Amino acid sequence: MTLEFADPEVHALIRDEGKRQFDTIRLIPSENYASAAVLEATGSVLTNKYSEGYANKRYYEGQEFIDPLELLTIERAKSLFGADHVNVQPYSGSPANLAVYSGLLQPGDTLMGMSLPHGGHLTHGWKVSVTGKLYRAVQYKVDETSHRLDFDEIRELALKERPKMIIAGATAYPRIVDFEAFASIAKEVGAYLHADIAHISGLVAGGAHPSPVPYADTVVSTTHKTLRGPRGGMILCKSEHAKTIDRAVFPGLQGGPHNHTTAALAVALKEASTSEFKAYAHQIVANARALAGRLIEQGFTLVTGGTDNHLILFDATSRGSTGRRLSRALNRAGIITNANTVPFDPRKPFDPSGVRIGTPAVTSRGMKEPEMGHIGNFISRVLEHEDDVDALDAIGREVADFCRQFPAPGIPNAA
Ligand code: DSN
Repeated sequence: MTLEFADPEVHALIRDEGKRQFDTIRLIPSENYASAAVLEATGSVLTNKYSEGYANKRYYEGQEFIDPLELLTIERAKSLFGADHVNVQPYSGSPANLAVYSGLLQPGDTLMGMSLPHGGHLTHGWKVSVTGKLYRAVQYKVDETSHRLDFDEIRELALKERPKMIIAGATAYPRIVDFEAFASIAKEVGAYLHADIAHISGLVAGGAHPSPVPYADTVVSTTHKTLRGPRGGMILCKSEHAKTIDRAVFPGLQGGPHNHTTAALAVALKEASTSEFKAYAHQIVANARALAGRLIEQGFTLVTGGTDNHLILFDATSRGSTGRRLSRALNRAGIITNANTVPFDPRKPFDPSGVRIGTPAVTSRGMKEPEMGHIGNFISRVLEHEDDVDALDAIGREVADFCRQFPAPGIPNAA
C-alpha cells in the first residue's frame, strides 16, 4: 500500500513540505535539494538491513550486496576528494566529529576550535556540547575589526595552550579557510589538524574552495549541504589513522550503519564527480557574490564585507531590525533564512543581530546572478514592511510565482 493510503496524515505533511520547498526561496546555507535519484536510494529496502562491522568483517550474515555497496561508496569518496582512507558510516557530522576526537584524543586533552558565536560549530568544543565537557576546549575567535581568521592570533593561542588537536572549519564564516596556514600552526605545536568541511564539501569537490585533504590528518563532512546527498556524515583521513578512525566509529560510537544513506551517498558522489557539478559549485560562489553585492547596495552591513564561498552573514541591526525579527518576516514572505549571531554580537543568541543566508539551494534550481538581484530586492522589501503582515503575504505570493519558474530537483509535481 502506498503512503498516501497507508498513512494519509503523514503523506499530507510530506506533500505540504515538498510544496513549501518548491514555493519558497530557500537560503539556509546548510540546506539543499537532493536529486530524485538520491531520494530514491534513501527510501529503499536497504533500510531493512543491519551490517555492524566493515566489508568482509560483518557481525551479521546476508551482506552480499551491502559489502560491495559500501566499498563502492568508499572508492567514490576517495577518488573525488583524493583521500587515503574514507569511513562512510557516521550518522551525521556531529557523531563524525566525536568519532575523530574519541579516536585520536583522551578525555581531558586540549582541543582547539573556532568559537560558536564567531562561526564555529557546537561540536568544535563549545561549552554546552559534550565536546566542550569531555575535552579541555580552547576557542579561537575572528579578528575584532576584519571579522576574518587571524593566523597570528591563532598561532599565539596554540603556542600558549598547546592543543593536541586543532579544528579548522566553520558553519558561519563567509571566507576561504586557509587549511595550509592551519597545518603549519598544527605542525609547529605538535597537534593533529582536523578539518570540518560540512558546509563546503560540495565546493571542495567541485574545485570552488581549496581542499584540506593534503594538509589535515582527518576531515569530516556531512553529506547533504553543498554536496547535495542524503543526511549523513563521513570521515576522510590519512592512512596512518585509518584503523583508529574505523574503530572509533564502530564499535566505539555507533552500531549498524544506515545502508540506505550509504547508497544515497554513493549516488551523490557520482553526481558530484561530473562537470555539471563543477559548474554548479562555481555558480554557488558566483551567486553568493552577486547576492552579497546587491545587499551591500541596499545598505546592509555584511560580516567581512562580502563572501568567497556559499554563505553570507549580514547584520540586520545595520538597517534597524534584528536577526530574529527579520528572519521571521522573511519566512512569512516565503524567504527562508536563519537568525545568527555576528562576531562580537552584543545581542543574545536567541535574538541575535545577524541573518545567515546562502546560495546552494537556489543554485540547484538553476538560478543565476540576475535572480540573485531579485532575491536581494525581495529581502530589502521585506525589511521595509517587517510589521505589515498583508504586505509580507503579498510579497510571499510574488516569491511563489518567482520560484515556480525554476524546477526543484527531487520535487517533480509540486507546481
Ligand atoms: N546545522 C548546521 C548548519 O546549519 O550550519 C550545522 O550542523
